[in-house]
Amino acid sequence: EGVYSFAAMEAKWPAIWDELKVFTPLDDGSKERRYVLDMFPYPSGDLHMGHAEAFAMGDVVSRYWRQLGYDVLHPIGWDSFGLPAENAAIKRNAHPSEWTYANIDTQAESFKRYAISVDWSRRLQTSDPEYYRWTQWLFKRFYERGLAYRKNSPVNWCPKDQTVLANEQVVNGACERCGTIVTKKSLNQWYFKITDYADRLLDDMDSLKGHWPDRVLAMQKNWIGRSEGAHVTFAIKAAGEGKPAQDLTVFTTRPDTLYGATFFVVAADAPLALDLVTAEYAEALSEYRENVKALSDIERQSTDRPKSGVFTGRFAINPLTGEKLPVWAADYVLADYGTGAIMAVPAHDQRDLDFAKAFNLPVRAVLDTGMQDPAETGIATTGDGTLINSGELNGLSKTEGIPAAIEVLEKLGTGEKYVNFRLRDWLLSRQRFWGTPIPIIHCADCGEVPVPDDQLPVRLPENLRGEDLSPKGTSPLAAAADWVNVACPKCGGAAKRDTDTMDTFVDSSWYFLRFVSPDFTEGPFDPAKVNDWMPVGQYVGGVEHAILHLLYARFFTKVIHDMGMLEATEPFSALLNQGQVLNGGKAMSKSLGNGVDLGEQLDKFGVDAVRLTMVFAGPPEDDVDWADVSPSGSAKFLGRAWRLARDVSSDARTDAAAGDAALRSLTHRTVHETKTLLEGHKFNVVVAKLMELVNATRKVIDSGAGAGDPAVREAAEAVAIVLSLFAPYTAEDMWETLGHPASVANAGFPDVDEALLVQQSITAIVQIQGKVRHRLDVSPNITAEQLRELALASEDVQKALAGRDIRTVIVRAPKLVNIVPV
Ligand code: ANZ
Ligand code: ZN
Repeated sequence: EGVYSFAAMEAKWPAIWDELKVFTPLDDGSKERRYVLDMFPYPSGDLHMGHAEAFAMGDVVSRYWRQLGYDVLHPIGWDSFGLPAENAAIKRNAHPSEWTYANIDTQAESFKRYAISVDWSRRLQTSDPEYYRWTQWLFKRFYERGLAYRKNSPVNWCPKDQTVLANEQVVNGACERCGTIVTKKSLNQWYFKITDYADRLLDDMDSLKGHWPDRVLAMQKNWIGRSEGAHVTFAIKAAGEGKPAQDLTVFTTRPDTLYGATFFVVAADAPLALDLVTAEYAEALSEYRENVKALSDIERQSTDRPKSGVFTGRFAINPLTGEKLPVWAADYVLADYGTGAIMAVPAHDQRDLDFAKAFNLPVRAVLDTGMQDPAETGIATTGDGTLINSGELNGLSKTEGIPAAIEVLEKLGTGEKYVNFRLRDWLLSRQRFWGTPIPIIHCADCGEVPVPDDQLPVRLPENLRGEDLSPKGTSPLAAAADWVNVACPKCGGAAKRDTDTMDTFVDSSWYFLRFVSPDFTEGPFDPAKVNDWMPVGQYVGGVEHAILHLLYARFFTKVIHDMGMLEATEPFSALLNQGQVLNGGKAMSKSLGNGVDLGEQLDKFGVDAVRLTMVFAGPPEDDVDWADVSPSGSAKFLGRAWRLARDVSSDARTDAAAGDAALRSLTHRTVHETKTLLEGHKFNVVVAKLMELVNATRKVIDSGAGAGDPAVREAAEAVAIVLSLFAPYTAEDMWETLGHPASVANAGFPDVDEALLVQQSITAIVQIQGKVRHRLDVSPNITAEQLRELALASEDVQKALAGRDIRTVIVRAPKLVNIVPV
C-alpha cells in the first residue's frame, strides 16, 4: 500500500476484467459499433518486442473508441498453419499441431498479461477444423464461380522448402521465407482468378486514399500494374519451307512507334518459341532455353546483363509497312507478361537497342525528340516529340500518335486498344502438409469432383509425424494412402483426394469475417451479423503485408460481396502501419546479438511502462529504437500519475467549478487536444500532454488550495481516463483509488467545457528598444489597441522612457509590445 507496484496490479486486474467481460462487445445495436483489428499473429515462439509495439498501437485505438462510447469489437486469433510448425515437427518427430497449439497457449498468456483489450471469447485459430472447414467451403464457392481453377504451367519453385511459391512470395528472385534462389518448374497447380478483379482492386483504392498509407496504395497500384496500350497482330511467314504461316499478337504501350519496329522477339522459354522455330534453328533454341530456365525474372530484365538470344528462322510482317522483321527468341522478354512477344523498337526502347547493337540489327528513329540519333549514341529516346518516317502518322506528337495508330490498326482489322495488367492469377496450392486441404477429389471417370459441403471439413490426417512430413517435391499427404484413396462422390468409383494444401494466405484472407460470429455453424459467418460490423474501421499491422495479405483480403472481400453475402466491398476502411522495434538503430537479430527479450523488459519495468515507452517513442508509423528510449523514465512517470490519485482528498469530490481556474483550464484543454491528436494517430504527443497535466496537478496539490481542491480531483480523473489508453493497469488502480467501480475502460471520455478552453491569462512582454522593461498579465484575447494602452500606462515603462517622445509602438497582441523612442 502506498507504493507503486506494477507486479501487484498485474496480479490483480486481469481476472476482474475477465469477470466483468469488459472487452466483450454488447453486439445488441444499443450503441454504434466499431471494429478494430490487429493483423493476427503467427504462433512462432513467445511474443517479441515487435508484437509489443504493434498491439500497443491497436489497443490505443480500441480503448479510445470504447471511451468515446462505441460498442467495440477487438478480437484476436492465430494464423496457425504454415511451414515453421511443420519443420519443427520434422525435427522433433511430432505432429505440427503440438508445436502450434503449445505456442499459441504461451502467446495467449503473454497477451493477457500485456492487457490488450480483446474479447477472448472470440479467439480462433486457422488450423482449427471448424475454421478450415469454412476456408474449404469458400474455396468451393470460388470454384463454382470459375474463380478457382487448375492449370499446368511453369511455376516458382523453392528448392529448399520443396514447394511452389506465389509471385508475391518471390522477392528479388529469392524465396521470401528462406532466401533460396527460386527456380521454375512445370506443375499442375491451383490458381485463384484474382486477375478478374484487377480493375476493381485498382479503382476501389480511391476510397482508401487518405485512410491507408500512401506508400501501401502505391505498392498495390504498382503490383496490379495497369498498362494502357494496344494489341497488334503480325502475320508470321516461314523462311522457305517448314511450318505453315500463322499470326502473332504483341502487347505494346507504344503503337505510335510501329514504323520503327525493326525486329521481333518472343520469350525464349514460352511454348510459342518452340512453335515458331524452324528445323534449322531448333537445336540452338533448345540449348538456349536450358540456360534461361536457371534465371530469375529480375536477372532477365536487368539492363546490366549483356543481351542474348537466338534467331528462330522466321519473319513477322509489319501490318502497316509490309516490312519483314526477323523473329528472335530471347530471355529479356518474359513468357508470362502481355502475350510473351514484342515488336522491338530499338530507337525508342533501351532494351531493344542493346539487343539490336549486340546482334547488328537495324535502328530506325520514328520520333524526333530533339535528341541525337539513338543509332549513333546507343541511347534510346523516350520523351515526346514529332513522329517521322511514319507514313500517315508523320507530324503527330507521341500522345496524338498513340490513339491515331490504334485507329489505323482497327481499320485494318489488325490491332485494337488493350489494357494489360502485371497482376497474375494467385497460385494457391502448396506441396506441404500443415495447411488447409484442397477439397477436391480426382476421379478417372468424372474428373475434378468437389467434396460435398456436408462432408467438410476434409481433415488433415493425425497419424503423420516427423519424417512423414519432410518435403519430397510432392505433398506429404500423397504418401498417406488411407487418406488419399476415397470413393468418388459422384460415381462411387475409386478416386483420390487432391493432396496439395492451400497457401496460408488463403486462411488470412477472410479471418476478419469469422470474428464477427466465430462459433457460427451454418456458414463462414453469420449473415445477420456481418454487416453490423464490417468493414473493419481500423486495421493495424506491419508494412511487410503491403501487397500480399492486403491484396488477397481485398480480393476475397469483393468475391464474397459478389456472392451476395456481404455489403462491404473493401475489408479495411483505415490502415495503420506501425514501425519496427530496433536496437542500436538496427533490426534485432540473432546474428547481431542485439535482441531484446520482451519478457525480461516486462519483468523489469512492468507492462504499463513498456507499453507507454512504445507509444511515447514517436508517431506509431516510426521505428522505435530501444537503445534510445527510457522505460525506467516511463515507470517513474506512471508512479507520479498514480500518486496523484492517492493524494486527492475524498472530500474534494464535487463542484469542480470552485477549483483552481488555471488547472481546470489545462485539464479541459488537454482532453480537448487529446481527441484531435488521437484521431490523427499522434499518440506520442498525447503522452507528452499527459505528463504536462500530471506536473501541473502536482503543483496545485503542493501549494495553495492543495489536495482538497476539486480541480485536482477533476484533473486526476482525466489523467486516469486518458492514461487508460496506454497504461491500463495504472489507470485502473487510479480509478479505483478515486472511488469508482471498475472498469476505467468504460468510464467514458471526459466532457469538455468549451468555456474553459481559453487560457485564463498570458504574459505579455513590454520592451523599450528591444530591452524587456515590464511584464503584463493579460487575456489571450486582448486587442492590439488595449495592449498598447496598458503598456504605455505602466509605471515601469514611464520611468524607463524618462520623458522621451515616442517614435513608434509595435504591438503583437497578446504577447509583445516594443516601444521605440525618438
Ligand atoms: C514497343 C515499344 C516501343 C515498347 C517503345 C516500349 C517502348 P509496361 O509499361 O510495363 O506495360 N513488353 C511487352 N511485353 C513484354 C514482355 N513479355 N517482356 C518484356 N517486355 C515486354 O511495358 C510495356 C512495353 O514493354 C511494351 O511496349 C513492350 O515494348 C514491352 F518505344 O512495345 B513496347
Ligand atoms: Zn467419379
